[in-house]
Amino acid sequence: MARIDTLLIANRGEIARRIIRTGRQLGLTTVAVYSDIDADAPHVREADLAMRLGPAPARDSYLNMEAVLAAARDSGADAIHPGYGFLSENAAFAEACADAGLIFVGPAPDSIRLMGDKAAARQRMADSGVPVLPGFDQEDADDATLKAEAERVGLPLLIKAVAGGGGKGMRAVQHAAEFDEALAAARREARNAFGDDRVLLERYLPSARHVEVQVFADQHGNTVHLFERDCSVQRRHQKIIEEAPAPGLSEQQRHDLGQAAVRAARAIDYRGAGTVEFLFSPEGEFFFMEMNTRLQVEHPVTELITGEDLVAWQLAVAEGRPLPKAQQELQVHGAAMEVRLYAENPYQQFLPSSGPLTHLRWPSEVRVDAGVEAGDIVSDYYDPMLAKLIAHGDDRDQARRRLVRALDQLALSGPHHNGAFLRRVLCDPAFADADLDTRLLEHRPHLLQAEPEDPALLAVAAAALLAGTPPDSGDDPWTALNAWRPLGRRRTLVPLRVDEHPLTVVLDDDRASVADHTAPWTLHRHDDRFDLHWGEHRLSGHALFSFDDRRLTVFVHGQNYQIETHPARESERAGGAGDFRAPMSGTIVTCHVAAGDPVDAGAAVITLEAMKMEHTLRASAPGTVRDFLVKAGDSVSEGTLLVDFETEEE
Ligand code: MV4
Repeated sequence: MARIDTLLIANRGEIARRIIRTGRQLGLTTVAVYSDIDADAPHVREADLAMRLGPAPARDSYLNMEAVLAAARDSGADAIHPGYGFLSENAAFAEACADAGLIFVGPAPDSIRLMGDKAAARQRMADSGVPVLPGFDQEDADDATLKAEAERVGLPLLIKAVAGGGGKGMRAVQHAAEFDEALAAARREARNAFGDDRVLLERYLPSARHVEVQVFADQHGNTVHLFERDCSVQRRHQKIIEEAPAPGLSEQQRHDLGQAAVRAARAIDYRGAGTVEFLFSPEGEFFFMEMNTRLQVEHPVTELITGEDLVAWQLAVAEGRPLPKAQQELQVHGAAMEVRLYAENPYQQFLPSSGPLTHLRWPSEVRVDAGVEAGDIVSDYYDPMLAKLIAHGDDRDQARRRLVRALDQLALSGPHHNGAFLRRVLCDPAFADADLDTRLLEHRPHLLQAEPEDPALLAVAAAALLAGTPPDSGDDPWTALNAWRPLGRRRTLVPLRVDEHPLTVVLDDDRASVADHTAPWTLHRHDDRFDLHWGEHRLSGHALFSFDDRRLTVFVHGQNYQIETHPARESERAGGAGDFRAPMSGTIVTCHVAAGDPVDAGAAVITLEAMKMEHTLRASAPGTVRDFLVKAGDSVSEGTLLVDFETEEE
């Protein structure tokens, strides 16, 4: 039996930290690897040793097999855990590990290769009695053969890339006339993505759930399943919410699904952790879709319902030990649900968002598997997933409601993120009713629409929070508010800027006005939490004061809002020469002049790089750079003041 003393984790982010956690619990020496921009990343801080791989691009670092193998050799590792993504499903890498005398924590290279070939996988499953949809999976078939077979398969059908997965190179055909064009498109996409344009055909099941089964096998002939997960809620083939067990299955269906998955694993003599994905029809039929030969992102929901540590299971199998439990010793306890928090911009088609995490506090009452901590910089080199929030409950609805609360507690500013979107989906009536379908978001496009809070309500909350700050808190700038007491009542004018909206709140002891709307207000505070009532409106959340830059960040329902408490006058701001603020999160590249220098209108003053683009800020009027508030190399968040600039006296 092999022994693992030193484990190298060939990954980054939350999964590297997850594996390090179990490695340390088991008393192993853990070795992190990192690219240049990850030199101070959390996974590096937490491992016993850390080895540099190379420059930031993944192909030069986390995908660089030679560099990973050299790091393993130099650190004395006896095993490599690949995590997910990167080299985790690379058969050549698994082979190279074996050749170097290292244990690859994963299945045999042949299993990876077989399941990577979707046609071969489908054939093997069909031959082994695992249900598959009607289809045609003869490899290397030419266009004419495919077209003839398409009639036999029947419409609607899907054309899928043999080398595919994750929806790339996949095309639906609803009408026979569309077939030729769809085939050409699928082949083209597959050739570009995988360098392989072979395709297979399959009857299209348009309305179905994605239900997958966690399987495990050891080297002693034991194969078990750890029940199923429903991962139907996806956006562009990116999973967003996962849960276990899959809701609404009968005991018979759950049993049959588990048996089919175990059969699939046995059919390929599988070893280690794997996931068998099925399409689950509204009639309760299920069909093999693909098998993932790695630990998955969503494994924590299975851990929470079974009480097992799947990384520990993987390491047991890798050492040649038997599976920790037999099938009859495994049970489902309650329900678990996970949401994936991504650094992406819901206001801009969910494009990845990067930059420093200026403020971050994770919710405390759910499991958080995070890749980042406060102060870290989210780069655009890697997957934009920031963290997974995972809740357990006695039943599905309890887990769901705990996640909603967790998103309410989330305080994250810096990059844009999808927290509010996740909360909307969790609260959607169809989702709450477990009416699941892979097209849930297509059917409910309003969920993708950002629904920012009313700026007037946010402004009243901000004004009330400021007014509620005790006046005896030293040099508290809030006491500088413009206050006077006509007729013995305290009336305060609070000029604010809520994101892009300049607003003035007129606040007195019991009424608040914004523009022409006046209503009574009450505010309850508890630590940083607040609950505001303004007429029939209500806003609950928490607030973070930043005294130095006179900003208030309000976190509401997974979304954050920046409120400037002493905003510059609009006349100064609009194109004002004095407004050198970062237009987006990025890194300072160059300061073009020295502090104290006079500059002409149009002169370049400072350049920052964001999303791989450079942005130069120029003086719009002649003036003097009194000081730079940042230097080259600094990371800055959107809206940060960069330059102290004085416009020339007229
Ligand atoms: C399907 C299907 C319907 N019928 N196959 C999506 C990615 C790849 N894993 C296979 N996929 C699908 N295969 C047949 N015969 C629908 C999908 C599919 C899907 C599956 C799971 C979760 C989300 C999805 C979104 C679109 C399409």
